[in-house]
Amino acid sequence: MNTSPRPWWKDAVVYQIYPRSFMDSDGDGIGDLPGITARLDYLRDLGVDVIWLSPHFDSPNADNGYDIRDYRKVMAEFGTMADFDRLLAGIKARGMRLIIDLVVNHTSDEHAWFQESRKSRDNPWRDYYIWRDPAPGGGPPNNYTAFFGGPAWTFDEATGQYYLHYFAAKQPDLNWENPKVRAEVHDLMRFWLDKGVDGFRMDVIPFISKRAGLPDLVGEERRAPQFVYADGPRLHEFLAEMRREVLDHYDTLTVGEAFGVTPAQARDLVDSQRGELDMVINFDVVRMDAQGWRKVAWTLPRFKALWAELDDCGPFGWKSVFLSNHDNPRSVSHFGDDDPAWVERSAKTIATLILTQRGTPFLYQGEELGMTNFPFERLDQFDDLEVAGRWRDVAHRVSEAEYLESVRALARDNARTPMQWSSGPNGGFTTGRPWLAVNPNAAWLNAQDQAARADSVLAHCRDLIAWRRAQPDLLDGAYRDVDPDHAQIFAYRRGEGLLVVLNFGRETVRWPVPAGIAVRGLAYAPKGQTVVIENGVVALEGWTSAVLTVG
Ligand code: ISL
Repeated sequence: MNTSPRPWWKDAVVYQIYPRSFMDSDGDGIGDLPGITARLDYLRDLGVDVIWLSPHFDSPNADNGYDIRDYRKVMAEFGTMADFDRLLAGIKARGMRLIIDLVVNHTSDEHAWFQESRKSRDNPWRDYYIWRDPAPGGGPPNNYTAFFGGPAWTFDEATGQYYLHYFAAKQPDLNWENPKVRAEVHDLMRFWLDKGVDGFRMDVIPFISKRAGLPDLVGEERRAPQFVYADGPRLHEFLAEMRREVLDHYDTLTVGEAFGVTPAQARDLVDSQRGELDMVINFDVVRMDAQGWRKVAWTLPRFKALWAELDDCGPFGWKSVFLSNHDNPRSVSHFGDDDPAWVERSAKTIATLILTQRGTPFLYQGEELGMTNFPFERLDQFDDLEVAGRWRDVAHRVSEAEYLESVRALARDNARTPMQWSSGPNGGFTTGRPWLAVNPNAAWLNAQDQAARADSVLAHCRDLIAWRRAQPDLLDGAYRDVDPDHAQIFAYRRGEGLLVVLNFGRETVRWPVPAGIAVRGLAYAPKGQTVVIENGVVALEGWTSAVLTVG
């Protein structure tokens, strides 16, 4: 448990890298570790403090690295362990830190443990995974469903039993009830911590404890099984053991991916008095317009209410602040306006939100540029097994056009198209054929262009990351929404001295400052926009933002 007066990660800005799509150094069309190393000065200049690296481990890539075959080996497409060591050294030399992705709810079915486990019912590794006999009448042991389509059970002929997998059949769930499994995980964590990594983002970590007896899902549980999968009886015990056995012996940041966790449950997970996780990645905001695969409408008042709910992370808790990652659409397309005439302004407004909310900001690669969703037109353009798997589940009752309309907006591949470094071939990402098509708007939406402009999204992120460091009200000040019902303005106090005002629309809004708040002046605004403050009214042009000093 971090006992220092103020852990370093509370003041940090985290930048997530999805290595497959960040930078390709050898022309095979797939991003790699040397490519990241070559771009570290870009990240240092942006001012981020911590890099979260999505899985870099050996994997058959059924789920793009979230199916690990060897936890102590670098994926061949990404390079070698020497490349990892060079990347880590480069990160440290620039005063930054690295957290890596701990994917231990499941492994790849090609992991040696599973290869042994499936050999026989009495194999020493059998209980590393979750095997059950068929149901009495035949078929899967219960009605659990997998997030990538179909049942969460696959029958293994060799031993006549089913094995559990919350995700793909190539991602069998580990049996955390087995102390040998927990000891293996502790060992692999020490392996990377001893190399110098600074912590872990923990993939679907709430799923590691399964409900006793694995009872069927009932009623509403079937629509959103993640809330059952994340509600096992021994989760807190396993996390406390991990902290006691491993994490307390290092100065780390731990971020739990809290898919299926309610805000109330999250407060327990991040309560520093309990010594489990430092913060969680919560899905209430980013999935507010998703009912499974289906996209539904959202409103700004509801968006604001969810931010307020998540802000309550308890007296000893802390939170992450994010609006996109490799599993969610691009934030400017999702919650902003990606029309070419508005995309930069809108992305700057969203960046202001992420960088002025209470908690540790997480920027996803390309979000600092305002990268947008990809213009998908056909299902066969998607790489993601989640898109294909969910289509198999619904194709008998949903038209392809209806399904495509939703996945165009929400699919994970929107965030996985290659980084847009320049207007050159393949956006400067690779000299080869990119594994996933580059967004055509790289021709004008790219880092090279934005690095040359003081009014770019990149410049705004860099400037605001630097400015917020000296703003105690932003680093730790209380959060209070001051106009929760306004349909277009998002305005909130931070601490005693700052008021953030965001215009979430194209129309200029003359926003009357609520009574009792005395605006003293403009503290920060993105370059290239005007903010007019007069007679207690703040006039914000479309998709602009401002941080005001208040007394
Ligand atoms: O909501 C989801 C399930 O349909 C996905 O966005 C995602 O699977 C979920 O948020 C859990 O994500 C994590 O675990 C998955 C992996 O595919 C994701 O990339 C990872 O972030 C399985 O490891």
